[in-house]
Order: sequence, then structure tokens, then C-alpha cells
Amino acid sequence: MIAAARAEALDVLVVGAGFGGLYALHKLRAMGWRTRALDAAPSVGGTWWANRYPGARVDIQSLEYSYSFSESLQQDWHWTERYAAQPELLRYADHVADRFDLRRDLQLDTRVTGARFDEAACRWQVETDRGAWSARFLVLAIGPLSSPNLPAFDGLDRFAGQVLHSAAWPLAPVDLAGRHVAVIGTGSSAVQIIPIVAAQAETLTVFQRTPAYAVPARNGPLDPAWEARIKADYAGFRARNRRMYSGFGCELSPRPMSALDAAAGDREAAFEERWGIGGFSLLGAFPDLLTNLRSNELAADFVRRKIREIVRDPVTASRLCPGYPIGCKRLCVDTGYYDAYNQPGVRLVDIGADPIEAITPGGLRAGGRDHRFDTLILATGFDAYTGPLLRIDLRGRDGLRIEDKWRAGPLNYLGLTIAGFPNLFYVAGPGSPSAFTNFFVAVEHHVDWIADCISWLDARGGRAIEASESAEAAWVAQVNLAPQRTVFTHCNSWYLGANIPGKPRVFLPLVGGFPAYAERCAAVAERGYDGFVVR
Ligand code: N01
Repeated sequence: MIAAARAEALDVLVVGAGFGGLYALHKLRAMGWRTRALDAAPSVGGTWWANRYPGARVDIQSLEYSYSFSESLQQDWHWTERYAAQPELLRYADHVADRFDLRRDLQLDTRVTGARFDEAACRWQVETDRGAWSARFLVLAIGPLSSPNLPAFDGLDRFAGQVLHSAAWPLAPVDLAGRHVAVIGTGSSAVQIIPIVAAQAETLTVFQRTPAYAVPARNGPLDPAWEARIKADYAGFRARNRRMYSGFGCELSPRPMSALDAAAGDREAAFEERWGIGGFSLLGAFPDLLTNLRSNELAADFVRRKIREIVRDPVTASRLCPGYPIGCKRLCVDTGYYDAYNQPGVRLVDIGADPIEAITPGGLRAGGRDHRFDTLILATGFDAYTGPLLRIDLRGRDGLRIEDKWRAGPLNYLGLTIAGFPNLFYVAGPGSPSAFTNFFVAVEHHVDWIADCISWLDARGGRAIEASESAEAAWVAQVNLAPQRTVFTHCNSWYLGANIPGKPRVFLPLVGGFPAYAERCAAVAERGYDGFVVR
């Protein structure tokens, strides 16, 4: 670990020590750049450090949700389960930090508070809560989902019991035995928390504003035969996944037809097969499930029938059935979510119909009714994509402030750069396909592209590189247009910023698939960083 903060002149400062930041530090340092990484947390791991709520687990299979940059790493590391749980993912992050000797250039417990581009020096001057740094290039690997959403519920500060947030869970174990617990929210975090809490707590009341679609994970010990088969040609498996729309799932192909054209029995068999396989595979049963509302409705109806089969109380089952297209909000991958509602102490309250009026000292009031509990779990998600960047007082050329630049939405080029902010790159930010992509495939791509760009600039003696405003405008137009041809605009979701009051409603991630995006980024580079201005 490097010594206490000081104004140190670097080539590259990486912000974030999650999986994006760790790889950025490794890659850029190996290329000879004087690189450091900072993270506000006391540990590496990023989202897997912060989201340590009970039940936290990845929703992409671990043999796919892992680094591909090192053959020896991917051969040596053994995942114990098909979908790794949070502690195992954290062990993996720690292992990577140790294995590649990253800690000597890593400073934890250090929050970046501001960064200003010094035009005369062509450098970023970075402020942290532990001193200042100066770097030629700034790489923000701060994660799209790292700024928790804490809704401004009236009376929250007067609640007499314990308040927990899924994305800021305490380090010390929380014993819920004998407690009367409430969960607000029914997104991916809540869907993982609820079955665990249902098994531990005396009672559990779930406050649902909008029902989620959840599909079974079918988690279990990792099949050694499958692991051996993948490891026999891991590079080939990774390459095939990089050609997939979402950067994973290469071993399953959709039926080669619209869901509407399949015979009813075949369609049902396809959905059943995917329900049995588990995870996101259901959405890949037919190629048009996310682009054709009528096809989508067939899959949505299949899941609603499953919910009614699992949940014994018909009123609760009906409340749990979503009315919007499946996949419009990110699909949840669960273990025992719907079944949890069959337990005697578990209740579902519809706050879509009867919104929360106030948190009271002993619970909350909604629709004129008082609900009593002693522990409140907010599983209310994140201020996605823009929240993490806007927490930093970021100023580009001519003092341009990021909050002014992004007042109407996150202007960017390729989801990697921002006009007016030279030599600044971000990993898995707005305008990139990260939310729809295996995160490891996304971050390895972004970091490799950034590393190539920096090398190219340096090799031709350039001091600064910056997206042009015209290239940025064209990119943002594409990001906004692409979802119009899909089901993604037919509900309120964090993809649209709709979960945060007052946030501009613009589509944040890029729709269109990882391969097309990667091709576009490669073409930009091949054409001499088309759309960029070099000084
Ligand atoms: O957050 P969410 P999340 N009053 O925004 C409700 C990833 N992830 O933390 O739908 C009442 O999905 C909100 O209601 P509504 C994954 O990408 C992955 O669960 O806005 N309710 C919703 O029900 C995921 O998509 C895993 O009407 C309020 C819930 O809170 C992303 O992180 C696990 C409210 C928030 O759901 C976010 O998931 C966990 C209010 N004022 C997360 N505000 C894996 O499995 C919000 N809600 C790997």
C-alpha cells in the first residue's frame, strides 16, 4: 500500500478498485504508465464490497463473469458454485489484487471529491479526502451502480428501529432472528434478500411499488465436467461469448424464429426448457422477445403463470404479476423468491396502489394504514450511471462543470469520453452497453480501448485527446434512438433514470449489443480516433 496521500505526479490516476479499476491499474501499469488507483472503500471489490446484503450473488454464471485477460488466472481459479455468492467474488477480487501485485499502487479509504483539468499543464488535478494528486490521464472506474438511492421518505429520521440499505450493508453480521422486518423495494437486491430474511425473521412485510419478473437461478455447486470442458479451451469460450449480444450465453442459441411464429406447444416447450436451465436464458428463447411487444407478452404470460403456480394465495400472486413487458426492467434472477410468499409470516403490501405517506417511529403509514416493524431494509436501488460521476466536483476545460454539462442528460462519446473533458475516460459509464453486457467483457473491452488510445496519443506526440461535440451529439442521438425499437421504453426503470425524482428521463446504457459496439469502437480507433480532437 502506498504511503499517505501526497501531490504525486502520475501518468494515469484510476478511480475505483472494483473489477474495472483493478484491471485498469494492471493493464496501464504493465504498459509502463506510472499509474495509481484510489478507492473510497477499505477493500477492493467495488460493488461486491458495498453490496454484502444477505443473499447477494452474481446473476451471470461465474465461468463467464470473471476476467479473461490472464490464461493462468482463469485456469487456476476455481469457482465453487454456478453463480458465485458475494463473499467468493470478494475473495476473487482480493486474489487478483495480490496475484498481480496491485496493492503497491492502490490507495484505499480515499474518496475523490473533485478533479479539475489544468489546461496550461494539460493535467488533471485531483482532490481527495486524503490529499491531492496530479495525473495526465484520469480513468474513472467508479461503477454504474455505486451511488445508493435513499428515497426522501417523510419521517425516516424518526424511525426508532434499525434502518439498513442493500447497497450499504453493515460490516458486522445483522441478526434478524425474532425481528419484525420490512423491505421496501422488489428489484434484484430485494429479490435476493427476501427469501433469506423470510427464513430468519419473525415476520417480513414487503412493500412493493412495482412487481418484478424473477426467474430461477438454478444455482448449485459448479459442475466439474462443465468446468473441465470450458477450461480445455477457455480462450475459445471467451471469444465466442464476446460475439454474443450480451457477452455471455454462447452455449445456448435462440430458436431461429419469432416467438409469434412458433407453434404454441413448441413455444411453451422452449420457455419451459429455459425456465429449467435458469437465469437470463429465458429471454434468449426467441430472438425477438425484447424487440416485439407481442412476442414479449408470450414470455411475460409464461412467467406470470409460473408465479400463480408457485404462490398459493391468489391475491398475493396477482399482486406479484407485472403488467409491463418482461426484461423492460432488468430481469431478476432468484432463489426461492416467489416461494418466500408462501411462508406464514410473510406479507406483501402494494404501495403502488397505496403509496407510503410517512415512516413512523414504529413502522410506516401507507394508504391510511399503519404497518408495524422494528427493522427497515431499503432495497431501493441506485442513482445509476450519472449518480457516481455527479458526486465528484468534476471540471473540464474552461471550468466546465459536469453537472452543467449533464443537466439534461449524460452527453458522451462511445460511452467512454466527454467533450470538454480532455484526457478523461470512464469505464462502464452512460452510453456504453455495460448494463446489457457481462460486466467483465465490458470492462476488459473499455480498459483495452482506453489503453490503446493513450498509447496512440503518446506515440504521435499528442498532449490531449477529447471527443468533439459533433461526435458526441451523434452518439447520444444513437443511444436515445436505439431503445425506441425495443421493449425497454415501455416501463419505468433505472435504465431511464425513472427511479430518481427529478432525474432527466434519457436512456442511459447503449442498446444494440456488445459486438456492434466493440466494432464501432475499433473502427473509430482504426480511422485515427475519428470524432476526437487531438492537441
Ligand atoms: O434496485 P432497483 P436493485 N418508494 O432499482 C423500489 C444490479 N443488481 O438494487 O420499480 C418505493 O432494481 C423500486 O420500485 P419501482 C442489477 O443490474 C444485480 O434491486 O421503481 N419503492 C424497486 O422495486 C439491478 O437491476 C444483482 O417502482 C421504491 C426497488 O426499490 C440493479 O443492480 C443484485 C422507491 C429498487 O430496485 C439495481 O437493483 C442486485 C420509493 N421511493 C442488484 N424507490 C445480481 O443479481 C425505489 N423503490 C447480480
